[in-house]
Amino acid sequence: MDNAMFCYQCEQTLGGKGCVKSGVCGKTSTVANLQDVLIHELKGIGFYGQKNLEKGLKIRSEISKFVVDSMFATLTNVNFDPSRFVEYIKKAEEIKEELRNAVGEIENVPAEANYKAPETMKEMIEELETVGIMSNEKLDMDIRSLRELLIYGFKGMAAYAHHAYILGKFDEGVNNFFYKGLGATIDNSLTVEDLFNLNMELGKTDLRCMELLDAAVTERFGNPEPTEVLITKKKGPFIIVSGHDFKDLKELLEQTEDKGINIYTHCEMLPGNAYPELKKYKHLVGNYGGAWQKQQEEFDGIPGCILMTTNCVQKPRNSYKDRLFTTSIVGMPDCPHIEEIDGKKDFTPIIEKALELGGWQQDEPEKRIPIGFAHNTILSHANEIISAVKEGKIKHFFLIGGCDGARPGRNYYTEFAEKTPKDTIILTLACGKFRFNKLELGTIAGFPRVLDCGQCSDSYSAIKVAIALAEAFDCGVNDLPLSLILSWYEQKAVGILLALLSLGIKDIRLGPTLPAFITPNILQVLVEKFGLKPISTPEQDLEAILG
Ligand code: SF4
Ligand code: SF3
Repeated sequence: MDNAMFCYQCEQTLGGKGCVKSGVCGKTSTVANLQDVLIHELKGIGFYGQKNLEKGLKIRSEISKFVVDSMFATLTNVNFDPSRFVEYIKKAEEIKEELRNAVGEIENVPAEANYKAPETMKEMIEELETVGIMSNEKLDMDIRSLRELLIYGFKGMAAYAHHAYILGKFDEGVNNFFYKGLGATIDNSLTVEDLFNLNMELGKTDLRCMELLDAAVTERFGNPEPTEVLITKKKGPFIIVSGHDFKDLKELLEQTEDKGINIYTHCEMLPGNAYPELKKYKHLVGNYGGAWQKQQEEFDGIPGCILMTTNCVQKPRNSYKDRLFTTSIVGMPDCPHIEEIDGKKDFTPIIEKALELGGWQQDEPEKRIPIGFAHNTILSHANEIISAVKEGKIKHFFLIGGCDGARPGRNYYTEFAEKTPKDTIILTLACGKFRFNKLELGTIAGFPRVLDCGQCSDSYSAIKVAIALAEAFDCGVNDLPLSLILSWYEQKAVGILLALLSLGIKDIRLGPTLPAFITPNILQVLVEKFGLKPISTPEQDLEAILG
């Protein structure tokens, strides 16, 4: 169906302005418009949820889980299946009704809170002018910008809250902030300053959420250990696991034990190879491929299966569409989906398919890369690092992290890493690291020069390391010989950026381009308050940083 749409939530948005017919990511206008309706419903849920909280009423955990999950489903490259969004919208209507009834008669209800979604998908996708991002033409541009910044920060935080939920952890403070913040996006009394402060509050809450997730993951799977991961192919049937969900990886490892199937991680699942409770499975053999945007090429005609547990999924080519399985929040029309039933997932269909496909015919010559440098590992060597800094062996730290993406200009990160002097350390995390994690950048003071902290949520690890270093040197984080060079693509990076800014971290360089949803005025505030800058060239930026 070919309706109009508007989406500018990610870095690859059309022309740096907005996708208007279909998404550069492959999102159809149908899905984009359904996502707008869902987000609009969630704003109403936020409003009524907050009113419940103000009255001292408790909100059922299932409702908060729904808010988190459905919000996450709208993040870039997660769910492309229209029918799943219709289900979410219907459920959102019921929840809003429940919260409205619970709170009783109240005054000053914004019209948006009482929005009622149409019944059918056909009608829902015609709601662009009522609920779309640009539907209120009279809205002040800076207010819209800050509201959208908040919404995208929420999408990013929802991803982490979802992962923590799956591992049995949630935090009421985090959950409750969803209601407050979502409700605030339809509150016309809020000023630019109020909304700015709410964005900073989101940053702090996202940090709390990443901390919660870190605790959930390390309690379940242990602390990541320095590990040399195989990055070449091994002979035999295989399943590649992508996304961020280690619980899915663990369940699949259990169900494939002794079945003659090799399991590879892909993209953001790479750090899985470093967790004791995952690496103990001998058939978790290594990592396949690079970052998400290479998947259509790297999965083309592949003689094995792929399990997508979260973002980033791309529309598959016909050559592997029958062997790409989705689970959890991920959806792709025409691809098999594995549902959780009574708390368990049955991976039999993907296992059988992998065996039928037969896998690779021979081993490739082995190559390995080092991973497993999350906060526990780095901080257990804090004394060696501090001595190396004091002795002048380590002169500077760079945090080069964030998302990878398809647009040109991202070679900057490869070149930057290559050009960093040999007496510097690079901390990295998320999928942007695939731009340089296979380069031979050497070692320093007994450490690899590239210390891979893990997934994007392991920004928490990098922050913990930075704070510990600042304490050891008795200075502020901004006074450390540390520079942050970030790449963004989707909305988790938005949440992480807000987390860093909420800590007062200055002089972050951001690329490859700046978000389309940030207006010049808001950018000016970020520049003045935090010294946020766009990346330029590796040479110029290194010169500016190191002098
Ligand atoms: Fe466009 Fe990005 Fe939105 Fe996809 S998520 S429609 S690429 S702005
Ligand atoms: Fe990557 Fe999609 Fe952002 Fe978790 S997997 S960081 S882009």
